[in-house]
Amino acid sequence: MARIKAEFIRLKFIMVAVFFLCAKTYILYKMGFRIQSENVLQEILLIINPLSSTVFLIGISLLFSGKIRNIMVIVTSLLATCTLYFNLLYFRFFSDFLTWPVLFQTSNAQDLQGSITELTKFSDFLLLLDIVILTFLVLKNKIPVHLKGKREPVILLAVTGLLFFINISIAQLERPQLLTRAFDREMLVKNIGIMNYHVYDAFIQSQSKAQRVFAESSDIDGVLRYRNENYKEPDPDMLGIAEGKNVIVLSLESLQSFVINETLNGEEITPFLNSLIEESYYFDNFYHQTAQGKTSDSEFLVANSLFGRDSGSVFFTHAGNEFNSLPEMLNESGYYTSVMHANNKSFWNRDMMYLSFGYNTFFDINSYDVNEENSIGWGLKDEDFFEQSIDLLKSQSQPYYTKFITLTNHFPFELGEEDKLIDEFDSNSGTLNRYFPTVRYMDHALEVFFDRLKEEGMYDDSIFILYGDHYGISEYHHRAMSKFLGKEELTPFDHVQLQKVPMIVHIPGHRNEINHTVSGQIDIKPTIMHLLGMDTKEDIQFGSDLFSLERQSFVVLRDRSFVTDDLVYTKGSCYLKKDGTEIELEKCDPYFEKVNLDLDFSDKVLYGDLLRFY
Ligand code: GP9
Ligand code: MN
Repeated sequence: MARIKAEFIRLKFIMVAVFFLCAKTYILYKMGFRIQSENVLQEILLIINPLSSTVFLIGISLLFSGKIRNIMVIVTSLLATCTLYFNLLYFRFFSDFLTWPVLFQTSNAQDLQGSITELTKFSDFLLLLDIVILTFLVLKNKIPVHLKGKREPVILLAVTGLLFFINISIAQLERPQLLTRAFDREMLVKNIGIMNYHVYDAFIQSQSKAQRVFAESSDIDGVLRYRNENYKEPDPDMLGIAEGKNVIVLSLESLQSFVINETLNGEEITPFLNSLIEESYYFDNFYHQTAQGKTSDSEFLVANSLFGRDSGSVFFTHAGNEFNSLPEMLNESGYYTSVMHANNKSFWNRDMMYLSFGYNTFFDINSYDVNEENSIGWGLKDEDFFEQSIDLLKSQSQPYYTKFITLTNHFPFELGEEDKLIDEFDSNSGTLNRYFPTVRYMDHALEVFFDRLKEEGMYDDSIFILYGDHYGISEYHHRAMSKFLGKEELTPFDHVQLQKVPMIVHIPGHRNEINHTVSGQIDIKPTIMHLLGMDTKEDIQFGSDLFSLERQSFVVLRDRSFVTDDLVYTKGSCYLKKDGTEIELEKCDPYFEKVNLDLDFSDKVLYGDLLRFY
């Protein structure tokens, strides 16, 4: 008994630090990450799940003696706090937790600086409170110094292991197969804690790296068989309809469908797009399928008809892969291919990935005149971007395939007064409020662009593909969003519906048609290829032509949610598409196989770099 007591006194400082860190993590779960629990067991898990990793991390100080030991307690607490804080910043932007691949995307960090000030809050300093107290105690010599104990490291490991075992056992009760099935990151954090989640993520990432090494050429056979079974014949009336025309693809930053044909204070939010839709093929059940790689994921989906990664950005992790990308195929058919985007070429590792995609030219920030007057937020304003792009377009040989990536409608949605064509919204989310004027501005910039193309006689020979790259308003702003939509609260069903982005195929002189097929960005590549009269039978694709009469009305999102004509599945629940009523999960059963095959085969191609065998 006396020995236990003595040991207790020896470890008092460490235990206080552990308590502080656990309490801080729990408070952040609730207030920062807004994690909600549905029952008592889940709440208990939230309270205890930081324990094992905290004991382990701060316990590292036991490997040291004397003063250093006390200092190490502070250092490890600080390290953990930084990890929590980076997650918090990331969460405020993406409503998601950090992953290892995202951390290594450092070249994006400098461009995020503008957003960082928007994401930090003064009260964030409170996160350092425990560190300040611990440091004060050490500096004032209030903490006795101890020598290193021989058995302490072993005991530390045993205690950590035991705590983790208790944690995982309860988690297993709450979520069977938590670690073996692919649940989302929030669920992992909820169950095993944020630090353990990072360890788990590291394990998963290294596993995916290993897949390339062990891939064999015969692995492609199963993929090919699956692809052939799912091939859809093009609509003969649409096949080759735009053969030899220039293709202008417009990737519209953060544009979601909920603003289309909508008004704010009686004013249209997207008057130009609304009128363009009147003379275009418009797909009103079209979803983005991106994950953490945002714009780059959408580019990947469009260029390859393959899925991006469920974490990190494929642009960073697999730029060295062999692809059968659309630009490369178009080059072979005599097209000149390019991207126009007034940002640093290395953002999202584009310069590297575009080489793999086979683009002839990337007109990056160096091709534009960017100065203080014509910039806002992330850089060159859309209107100036389009205006300056006209000459670049002219410099290309025809036919060309050129993708434009807009920038002004990007979080934090900043805009100069002179460009505000409609008022901000009025809610508790500044982000959502500012979104409307920047969307309206982008819409205006597009109108100017189309007018200029007509003026220059460049319009008639082109076809236009316009789509939203990903959501602009994250889950974090749901309360404000529900106010705009006039709903009491937003359910996971509503969240999936908010992942709809506009998709417009505009062929000058063609009739207007609204197409309700449920679809996504993965379907763009085969659609363009068929419009240009190209054969897709031999190409490994996971999407299908939007115009095909045989196509299945279906989309799977990267988090394994899916949508059909009648159903929406997300986060373990099945809903009726028409009104969002939750129904028995069994109703969604028939589709899980397709969801898994689509995603798993596509991942297999990516991780195994299988196209190098094809
Ligand atoms: C940056 C632009 C924005 O070049 O594409 O990227 P996002 O943050 O939307 O992925
Ligand atoms: Mn984007």
